[in-house]
Amino acid sequence: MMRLAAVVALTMLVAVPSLAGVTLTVERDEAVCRGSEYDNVNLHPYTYDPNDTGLHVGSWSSMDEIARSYLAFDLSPLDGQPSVVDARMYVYLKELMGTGAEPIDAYLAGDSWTETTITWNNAPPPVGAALDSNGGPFAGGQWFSWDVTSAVVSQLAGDKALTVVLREENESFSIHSWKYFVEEEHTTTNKAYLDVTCAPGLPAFALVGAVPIIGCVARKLRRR
Ligand SMILES: [Ca+2]
Ligand SMILES: [Ca+2]
Repeated sequence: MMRLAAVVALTMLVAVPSLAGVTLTVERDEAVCRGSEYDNVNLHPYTYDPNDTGLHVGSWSSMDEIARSYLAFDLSPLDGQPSVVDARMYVYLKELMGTGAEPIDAYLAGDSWTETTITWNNAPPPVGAALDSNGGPFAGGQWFSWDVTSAVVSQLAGDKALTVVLREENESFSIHSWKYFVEEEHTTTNKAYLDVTCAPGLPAFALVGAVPIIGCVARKLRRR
């Protein structure tokens, strides 16, 4: 008679609940500005007029100002989920000054900035080509969105922190097209958010470590 026993260690796969749609609210946001009056100042808080809050994007011709806005999202709730197939960033425009016909582009940017220190000069620059462009026409009291799928996918595979910067496509001191988007610390509603769609019907699996099991026990009996 021969006994054969072996202990096999396997890494167990455990299904993770699949989230078909995920909404992630903006984590922090801030505008930066260059030009005559607010050149390279931190706009948090907005000390010039406390009632005049918002994420500024666009150009103000009579004041020679240009503004961009930075929005950061924590992608860690998406970790372990099925493939991201679509991700759109929604930002609410509360007021428009001037024309709403100037397109606004969304770019990926670095994450090394804070609301209380970011300025035009130290802001992380836009990276690569525009993720998406929204041609408007912009008008107050509406949501506007940008397709940021590729940035969500790349940052989810990396540091799981996403920064998007919105900037006017044709930044110019000769255009009057100033937008006040809703800024998160000044409101309880209409905060910017990401609407993320994951691949449907594909449960994700997480590795939960080595689990020892008795893999094989065999007994061979000698024929008599
Ligand atoms: Ca802010
Ligand atoms: Ca990042």
